[in-house]
Amino acid sequence: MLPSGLAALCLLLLQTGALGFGILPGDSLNHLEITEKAILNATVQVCRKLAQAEGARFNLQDLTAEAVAAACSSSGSSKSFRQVIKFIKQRNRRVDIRYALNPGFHFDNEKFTEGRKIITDGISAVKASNRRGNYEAARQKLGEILHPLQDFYSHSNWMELGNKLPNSNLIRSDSSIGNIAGESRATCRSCDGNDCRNNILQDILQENLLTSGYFGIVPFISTKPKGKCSHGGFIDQTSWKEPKGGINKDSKSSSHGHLHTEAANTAIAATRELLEDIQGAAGDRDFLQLMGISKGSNKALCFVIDTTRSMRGDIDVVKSLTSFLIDSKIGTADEPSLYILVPFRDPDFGPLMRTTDAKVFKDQINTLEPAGGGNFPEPSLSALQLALTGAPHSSEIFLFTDAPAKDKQLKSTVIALMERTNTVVNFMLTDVLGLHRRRQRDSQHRSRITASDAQLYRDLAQASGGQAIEVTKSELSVATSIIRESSSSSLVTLLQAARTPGRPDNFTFSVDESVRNLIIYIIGRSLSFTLISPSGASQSSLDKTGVLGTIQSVGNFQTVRLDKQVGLWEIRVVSTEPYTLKVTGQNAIDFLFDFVELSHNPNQLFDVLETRPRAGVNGTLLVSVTGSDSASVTEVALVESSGSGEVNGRVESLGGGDFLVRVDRIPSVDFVVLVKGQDNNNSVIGASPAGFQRQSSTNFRASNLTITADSNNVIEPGSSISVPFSVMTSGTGGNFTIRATSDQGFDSTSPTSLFLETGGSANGTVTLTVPLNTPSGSDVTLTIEAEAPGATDTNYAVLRFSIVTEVTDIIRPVCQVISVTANCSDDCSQSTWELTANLTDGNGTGIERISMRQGNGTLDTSTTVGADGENVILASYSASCCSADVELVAVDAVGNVGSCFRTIRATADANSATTSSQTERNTSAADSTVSTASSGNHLVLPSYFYLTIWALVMLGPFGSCFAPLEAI
Ligand SMILES: *[C@@H]1O[C@H](CO)[C@@H](O)[C@H](O)[C@H]1NC(C)=O
Ligand SMILES: *[C@@H]1O[C@H](CO)[C@@H](O)[C@H](O)[C@H]1NC(C)=O
Ligand SMILES: *[C@@H]1O[C@H](CO)[C@@H](O)[C@H](O)[C@H]1NC(C)=O
Ligand SMILES: [Ca+2]
Repeated sequence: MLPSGLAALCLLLLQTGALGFGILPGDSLNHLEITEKAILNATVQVCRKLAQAEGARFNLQDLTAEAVAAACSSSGSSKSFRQVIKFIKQRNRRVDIRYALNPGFHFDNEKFTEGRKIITDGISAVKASNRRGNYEAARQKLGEILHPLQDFYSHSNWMELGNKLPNSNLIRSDSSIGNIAGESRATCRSCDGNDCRNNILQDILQENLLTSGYFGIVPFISTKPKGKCSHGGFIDQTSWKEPKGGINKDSKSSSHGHLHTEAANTAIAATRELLEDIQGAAGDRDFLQLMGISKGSNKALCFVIDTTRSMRGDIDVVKSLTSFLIDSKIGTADEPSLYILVPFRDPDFGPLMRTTDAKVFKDQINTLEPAGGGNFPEPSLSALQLALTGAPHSSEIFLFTDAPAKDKQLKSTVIALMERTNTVVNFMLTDVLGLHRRRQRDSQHRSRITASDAQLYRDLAQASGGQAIEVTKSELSVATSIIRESSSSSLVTLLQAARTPGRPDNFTFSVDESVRNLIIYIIGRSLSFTLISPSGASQSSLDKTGVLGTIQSVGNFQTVRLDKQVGLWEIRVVSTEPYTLKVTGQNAIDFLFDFVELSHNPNQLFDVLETRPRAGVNGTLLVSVTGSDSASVTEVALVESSGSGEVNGRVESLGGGDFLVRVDRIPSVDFVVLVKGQDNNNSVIGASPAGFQRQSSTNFRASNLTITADSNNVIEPGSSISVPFSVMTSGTGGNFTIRATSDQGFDSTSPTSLFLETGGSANGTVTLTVPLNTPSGSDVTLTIEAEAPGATDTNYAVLRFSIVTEVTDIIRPVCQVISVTANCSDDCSQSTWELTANLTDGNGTGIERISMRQGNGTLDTSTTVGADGENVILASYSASCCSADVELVAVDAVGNVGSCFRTIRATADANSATTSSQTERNTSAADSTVSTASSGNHLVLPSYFYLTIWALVMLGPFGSCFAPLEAI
């Protein structure tokens, strides 16, 4: 573990914004706000255009995730949109932790070439991942590259050069970023205080040369080349050396704080421009999917199916269910947005098939041909692992099998992935031994799942908040009602509990005004229950059509469809066998949450934990309400899944629907997160706010182990990557088992165990090898687990890598307008105009798609061969004179986007055809008006703090704040 003072230093770096736009909210704009604004804006533009194309109204109420999702006619997506924005922001923020002192990631030290390469390589990776629908990998990379892109505007002299627009060449590798001041060229003069506004040398500005501030944190040692500008601020040691002072615009109180707002706004525009480029390559619908926005329920219908011969009947049930679901839900709000299928039959599993096209999915399901197999265990957990990493977060998966798992060793890996992705897994088990002895004789297959085999599936279902439904093959079609319901939009969990071993118990759950379609699911044998409504009426489980609802039972599974009553319900369960209980309803209001690590200081600086939190000690959660801009959280508790214990948190609002929750102790047993709140948006004036109560589906677990792993997240096919990791224990020592598993079954090597002293730590390395024939844009998820002696405790790190072939075609397709014919009369609707253009990718990878980014006329294309034998696409566009603008976009096979814009508006430049691929941004010298406003207050810290830092830095070299932050 690194000295805690080092962590303090890192926090100081972050707080002072030394590494880029600040992190803390305030009157300055930080990376998170810049990112969110740009994402919302870019998404609005796409949705507005799609609405126009469909002739629909576009009605944007506000620039929030909820309002934008609603304006995109995808209210059901507001939770996933919110989640995606949070994730991209978190990856952006993490650059300040992982790459704190890597100048390329911040455009410090005149590392322009390095910075641009990080961005353009990242863009290629994002585009490659998008093409294969691997959006999680794409978002991870996207967040990471937005950081340097944004820092360019704060750390370089781009703003001082008088630019008002982004430097578009930062997102392209086929053009020059601009002239960079030579290595030995002086760029700044000494300054202090207010005088620092004009410390960049006049000749640098006049010659329009790019420079950026040098940055170093080691007192007396950090240096910079002679005459160079510094980043500036207290922590930057180079700014105390000649030429003194700095040039960063990270906040209003920075050295060049007077340009902060302009720099931040340009960073927003630059972020939007990068997103537009990604959108150009992906297409509109895929771009929205990347953002977590889709039509219909925004749910994936996800099946993992055993296809051995004995499964024939089960597969027939799946086929007719799929047809029914697709036919009955298409065009409705409950239409699945994505379809995923993972077949398995020993020894194979996969591949994962993923499509947004219902017809394609139906065909895939219909061609499933049960064969082979025999009475052997199947690789069901390997298949499940693939589904967990391939499905969007918060999905619901259905696994069908009649065989035990042959890959039981994956149990903890599967649980880790369930926790990381909040995925609910339901098992549809037929032929469980001992369940239906009478029928066994009639069956031609021997029952193959023993009680202990079934227990594995039950444990996994329970961990994820799903059900392990055990029925006979003939009962399966009845049990699949659960699948019909699960694909409904806006499904929320009101209560979830388990009793293992079983014992009689009473449970309550609260139903609010807004919740519809209440259903109780109960799994367990020899079980009876009584329901008591808020008005005191009761119904026993024997009463199938009683006063409170309708009860259906099949196998070990009972479903109660409740007639709605607002208020507190009670359910009294009597059983001595293990059972689980879950109550769901439909409503837009739900929540997202993460465990976070908080710094020791009063400012709310945190990093999202992607492992299990520490058991038995205090902890912090970041909870966000989704589905309403007016809802707030009032209570948050961690509730033991199998008992009645609960830990209440202290809730503090951070604004924007985010809440910080502190708990004194994270339970050492499985728990769920319970959130209570109220929606203050009441259409009836004077009515009191409606309360709501929700629970996480997934069960969580804390650990006494800490595992950290980190590495570059892009790999080339045919290469290996080393992933260093470390394991720490706050408990007793011994030999800890290490497991490293890739979801794609790629080869990996790792130590199989590590010895840890009590309270100690140890390091290891996993090497993962990607086969040469892996297609670019694939991804692989590596789960590294550490298990304490006796398997009493486990923790994990889950890393996702993009597999990307190096892109050699870096040239954008060229679009050249050849002719424009516009005979527009005064009444624009009575006349039309035409444009023809040539589009070509030269001898590159070739144009794959041509579309319109603006304009709603008709576009025809034909292909000819150009002078050098290259393919040339001739595009003819014609539109009503009322639609004056057109922008054609051409995308090549690796996602380079070229475009051309033309307008027939009567403006001064109407006749100057501009092709944006040729537009040179204005980079003229800065206007150097001096204003007299104060440059703001600098952060002043007591000198002992300064000395502490100095002492710490002397302890040894380090290049990243990652470890210390994880170690706090
Ligand atoms: C998006 O940004 C553009 C350019 O700054 C601006 O004109 C537009 O109003 C923004 N859109 C929204 C919805 O904020
Ligand atoms: C459940 O409630 C009933 C009625 O109040 C009570 O008799 C019973 O003891 C309770 N059971 C448990 C386990 O608390
Ligand atoms: C957690 O406990 C530590 C040590 O007791 C304390 O310093 C810290 O402030 C606590 N954190 C929270 C969030 O309560
Ligand atoms: Ca090309």
